[in-house]
Amino acid sequence: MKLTHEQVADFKEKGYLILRGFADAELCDTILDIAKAHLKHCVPPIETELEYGGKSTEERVVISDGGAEHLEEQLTVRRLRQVYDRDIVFRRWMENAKIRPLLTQLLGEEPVITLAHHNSIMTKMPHRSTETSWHQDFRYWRFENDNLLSVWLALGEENDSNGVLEFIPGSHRISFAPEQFGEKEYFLTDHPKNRNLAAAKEQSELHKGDVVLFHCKLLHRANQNQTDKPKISFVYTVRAKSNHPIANTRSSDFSDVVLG
Ligand SMILES: O=C(O)CCC(=O)C(=O)O
Repeated sequence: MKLTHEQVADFKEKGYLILRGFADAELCDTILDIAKAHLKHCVPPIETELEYGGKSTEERVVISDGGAEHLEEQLTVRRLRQVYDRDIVFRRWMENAKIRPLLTQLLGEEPVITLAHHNSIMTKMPHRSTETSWHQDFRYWRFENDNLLSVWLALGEENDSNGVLEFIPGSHRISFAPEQFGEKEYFLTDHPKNRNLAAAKEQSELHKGDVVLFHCKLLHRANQNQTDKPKISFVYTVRAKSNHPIANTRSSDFSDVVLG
């Protein structure tokens, strides 16, 4: 399987690409069953809503695995971290051969999975989840360049009501001034320079098995989940083989998986 010229051009232009029905339903259900068991028992390392929303920029850069969740009275898991090492089913999805040529086309070279960052089951729990503000994932990542993308797998329906991802198309190609970002490096939607951009946001409903590939500098956000059902997704990140993490940063703290 290969991407068409139009798909590659679309990714370069907009910064994201949706592959409809890429993963089969059976695989999604298996991933979901395992994820639910880990969520039910809060199997570490996890990140809670409080940690996700409350962290300062500095804490986000150096955050260590696990621990803090035991301090929280009301524990709402935001993500299961380090999923590559949790289960063979997760590992197989991340290493699946069908997606490799597509990632190679978009990165322009062999993909390498970086386990330091997105390597997670992401959740939006009913009622207790919080909104995710506009941000670029790359803000806390430390690599030689920005040739990285994330692979998001919808394990069920994702829509406006339960917090589907929204993107600002083309934002990965813009050089922003520091003042366009606020506390914790979230994009300021009420800044005069940002308003039109934020208004151009795009959102597409996702269905079980859909995959979204998105560039690490693409601005994205998500609503709270206003439904009664958890929204659970899988996300991991790949870098171009020649794009190494900067030594002695969190990005170099974890191993890589060379896909070959
Ligand atoms: O809230 C979400 O589901 C989006 C998560 C996200 O954008 C992130 O963790 O980088």
